[in-house]
Amino acid sequence: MSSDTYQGMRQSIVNGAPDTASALAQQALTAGIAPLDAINNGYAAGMHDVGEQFARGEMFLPDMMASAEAMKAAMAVLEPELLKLGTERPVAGVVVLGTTKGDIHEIGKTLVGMLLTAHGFRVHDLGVDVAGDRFAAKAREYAADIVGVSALLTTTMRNQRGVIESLEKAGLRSQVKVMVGGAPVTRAWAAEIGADGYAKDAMSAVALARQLMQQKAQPSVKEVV
Ligand code: B12
Repeated sequence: MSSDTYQGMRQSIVNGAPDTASALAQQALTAGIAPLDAINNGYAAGMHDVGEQFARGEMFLPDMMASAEAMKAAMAVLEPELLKLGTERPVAGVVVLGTTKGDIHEIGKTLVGMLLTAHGFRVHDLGVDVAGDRFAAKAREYAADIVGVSALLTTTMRNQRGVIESLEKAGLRSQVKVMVGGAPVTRAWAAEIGADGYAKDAMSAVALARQLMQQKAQPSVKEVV
């Protein structure tokens, strides 16, 4: 697909134009473009631009909300194609996923959930603004192998530590691996709060989840954070 099309996708996010975003996603599928390429080269790049413009004071909250709507419109078109990959496979592991308390950013977390599903994981997405105790209760209810916690704000990152504490309090920490992510999150932060892993994007989250499942199967393997 031409770089013009990716540029159009990117611009549809910056412009906050859901109709254009979804039309271009449809065109991409018709042209046989991998949904993940459309996301990475087009839409997510647009979100990155939006974040930069917001930080420079060139965009305001309503613009950022419109961009989020455009991103969701594109993802709605691409999701069924992405998920097709995940059918007819044995379950790779059970993941409870959510965005931490006080934080309503959902796009990255949803994308992680979609890719994990596409790669055979059974994902229970708890949504946004999820308290630590709820993560723990749902991890127990679904017998989760992995709990994934997203945070997009420097102020809500610390609640990732709270999720780990809730799992400890519930007596689940030894049975459940914890992975963390989100734009401000780093490998160093993951290590500091005692998470089992960090991934910078959705595809790396799949690789990490597979690695964590191996560690669960072979607890003697040294853990890599
Ligand atoms: C869209 C957006 C919004 C939308 C969210 C809509 C929605 N439904 O999700 C709205 C408009 C609601 C919003 C609100 C706010 N936002 Co905002 N937002 C963004 C923006 C532009 C894009 C986020 C996004 O969707 N990115 C695209 C996805 C694909 O990327 P991602 O989220 O990073 O996810 C990837 C990885 O991080 C990773 N990942 C994510 N989660 C997880 C989880 C796990 C387990 C793993 C392994 C990996 C992983 O994989 C994902 C896929 O590749 C960012 C800028 C940015 N560059 O991040 C600002 C940004 C995060 N927002 C910011 C701010 C300040 C706010 C507000 C406080 C603004 C305000 N004044 O009210 C509010 C806070 C609301 C709240 N309480 O949560 C700041 C945060 C600054 C900071 N350091 O804390 C940013 C960085 C903008 C900026 N440059 O200033 N926002």
